[in-house]
Amino acid sequence: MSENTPAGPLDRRNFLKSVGLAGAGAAAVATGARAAETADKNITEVQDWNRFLGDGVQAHPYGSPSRYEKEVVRRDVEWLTVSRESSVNFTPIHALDGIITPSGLAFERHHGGLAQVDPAKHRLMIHGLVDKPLVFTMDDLKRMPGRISRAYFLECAANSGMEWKGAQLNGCQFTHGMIHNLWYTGIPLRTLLDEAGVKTTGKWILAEGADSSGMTRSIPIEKAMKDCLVAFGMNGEALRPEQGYPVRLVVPGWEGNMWVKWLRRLEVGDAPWQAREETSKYTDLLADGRSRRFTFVMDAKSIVTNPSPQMPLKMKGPNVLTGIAWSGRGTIDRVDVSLDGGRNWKAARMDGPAMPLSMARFYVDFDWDGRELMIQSRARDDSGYVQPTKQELRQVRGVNSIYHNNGIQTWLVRENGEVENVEIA
Ligand SMILES: Nc1nc2c(c(=O)[nH]1)N[C@H]1C(S)=C(S)[C@@H](COP(=O)(O)O)O[C@H]1N2
Ligand SMILES: [Mo]
Repeated sequence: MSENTPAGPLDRRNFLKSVGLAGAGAAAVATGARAAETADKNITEVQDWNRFLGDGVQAHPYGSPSRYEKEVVRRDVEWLTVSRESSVNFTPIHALDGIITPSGLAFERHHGGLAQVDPAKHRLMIHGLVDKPLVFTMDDLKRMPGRISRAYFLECAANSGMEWKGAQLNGCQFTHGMIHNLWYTGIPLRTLLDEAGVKTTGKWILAEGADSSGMTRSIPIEKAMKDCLVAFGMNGEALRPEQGYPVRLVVPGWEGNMWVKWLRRLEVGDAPWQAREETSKYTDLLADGRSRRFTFVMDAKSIVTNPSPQMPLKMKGPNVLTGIAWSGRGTIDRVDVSLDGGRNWKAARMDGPAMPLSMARFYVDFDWDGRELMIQSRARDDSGYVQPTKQELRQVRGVNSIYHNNGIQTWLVRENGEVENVEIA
């Protein structure tokens, strides 16, 4: 059966015939298909959905996933949650494919709960060291010339933060799920700053959120002028409340904390503000007691999402290994995968568009003979940066920090197909 053979879903006779053909050849086995069974009830018995009319249009004005996909949800970790209002949940990256995170599954990190902002009452103010202080309504932003749309990853600096001292959380949703990759629509921050006229003394920007946490972060003016976005859209529709509706700052490649949600104020100053989130938090405590500060860039990182603890191997023979990679320094240009704990490496097949500061998808088609595997992935970006091992990282950074852990992850696949978070000594 060629890939183009039409097989109408209602034409059961033809479908059976084509399955029979596909099952007959050895080629089908090698590609993962099972030989056709003579009396598979799933084919021979007419199913309800094949017998009765379905819902009409307008039964679901805003669509949602199939009822059979109920387990694909954001999840939190009880012991990481002091209060739900200042908490985090995790993107189910183990169950996703491609590079765009579905809007309803993008992880959330709130310091003061989810603000429900009325766009009609929302204002964005620009002031400080500018020639002309400005106030924008949402309508103003939406009719600004120069709107653009781009895909960027956002990773919380604390992603994998619980793994510094050793393997802990059993599932890539929990070890690596503080990431999403969304398609943003908005106005380059530079356009707004140019309209206000930044004075030559203006070297830093303070971004402030309208939520109860009043999140503030300092951003160097060079970055603000280079590629930051004031975004009101994500994945083709309005931002979700969880992501800062009606408007958030997008700071491509830099730590998620700087991407201020419910953005209401931009102040231009001559020095950083030393806000809470850049002093007591989001600084990296080293082994000798000193701290790294303003560690903005998210270094290259990758993770095998399948197989992984939440996605065990079900069958021997052909299997698809897949995962994601990203880098705050540029474009992912290669991911290597090892099945034996880093002894031998093989370049994975990269698929989908390779875009700077966006997630990349990789695949390795492999045959599992039922033996134990130690799966690892190692990302490289076009700046030449290569993702380090956890040991290499600890030698430089110690284990005190919870931030910027981009070390290589190891998954142990047992003979029964179960997968566990481990480390190689
Ligand atoms: N106003 C505001 N902006 C915020 C936060 C917040 O609590 N309030 N959390 C920050 C942190 S720590 C991260 S990691 C990202 C999370 O973005 P997300 O909720 O879209 O995943 O938003 C950042 N921006
Ligand atoms: Mo964060």
